[in-house]
Amino acid sequence: YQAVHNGTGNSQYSGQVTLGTAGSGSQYSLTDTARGSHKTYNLNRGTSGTGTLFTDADDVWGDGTPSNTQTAGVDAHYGAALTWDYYKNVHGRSGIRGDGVGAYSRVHYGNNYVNAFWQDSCFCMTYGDGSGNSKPLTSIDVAAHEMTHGVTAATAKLVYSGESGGLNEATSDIFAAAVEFDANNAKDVGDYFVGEKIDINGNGTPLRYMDKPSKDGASKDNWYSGIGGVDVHYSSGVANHFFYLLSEGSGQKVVNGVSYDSPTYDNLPVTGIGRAAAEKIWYKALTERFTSTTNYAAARTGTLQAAADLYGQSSTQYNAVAHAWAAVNVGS
Ligand code: ASN
Ligand code: ZN
Repeated sequence: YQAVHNGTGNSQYSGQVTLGTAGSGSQYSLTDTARGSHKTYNLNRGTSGTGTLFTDADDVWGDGTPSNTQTAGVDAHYGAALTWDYYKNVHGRSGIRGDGVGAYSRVHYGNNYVNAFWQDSCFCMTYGDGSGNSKPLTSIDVAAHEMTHGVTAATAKLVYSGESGGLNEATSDIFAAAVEFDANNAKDVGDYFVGEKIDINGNGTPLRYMDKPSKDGASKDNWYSGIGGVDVHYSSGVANHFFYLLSEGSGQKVVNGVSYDSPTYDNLPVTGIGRAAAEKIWYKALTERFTSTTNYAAARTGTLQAAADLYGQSSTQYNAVAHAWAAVNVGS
């Protein structure tokens, strides 16, 4: 048994944060005892194994800069905690598999590595340090995106290619946005972008846009025959766009001070039902209706069933699901 502590973390992207740590006296570790003992390790530019568990004498971690080796650990550990809390508090899910067991994070993977990934084989997620080893991929939304791959693997098991692959990727983007909103962090406010903090394009633009996915130059706003042949990080655009429209509606909107402008395929307006209801519908569909081979047509059916279960078949929410799918060219 290790005592539960609340350490203080100086993160790179989220300001000063509270961290779940374990230990006593002058020896603490990034072990989140209250969240399945989720641990965070330092790979120190290695690419295998677990490296070393982060430890510290005074339980104050990182200094907000990437040159301090603890800083990436702070952001990753915080993102994992936020994701745990979101699934627990909003969906009643205890951990990625729903069994109360924590995963673990590995930071400082490789050299100038510009990606992050989830692996079911180790039940762990891994983060590179980004270009120049100065922009680790440890923002809240990236952490939530990667951990959500674990949730999808434990539930619908959406195959990572074709239309089901796009739905798998979109599920990670949807809950990445949901976790970021739920975190209510003043330094990283909730938005419908993915990766806006990690500057992966080097010009301050996000990696993906949910209001109008095609803004990234590659993602698809609407379904078309043949979209199954598109990279899953771009065919996801259809479901990301659906989720944005279902939550916020079409046209111009400002949320948390961020401006959006969401078009519809049929040029008909969509009225949103709010993020909370949209999240509940997607989660219920993912965990109770989607299967490994769910495609966009089946996702429409599954989310309609979920909306009917939650709100009834003549509800505003049910009708909005149908309208939002039509608005991304997924029909009956
Ligand atoms: N960061 C990417 C993702 O989560 C890594 C990958 O392509 N598997 O989709
Ligand atoms: Zn992904």
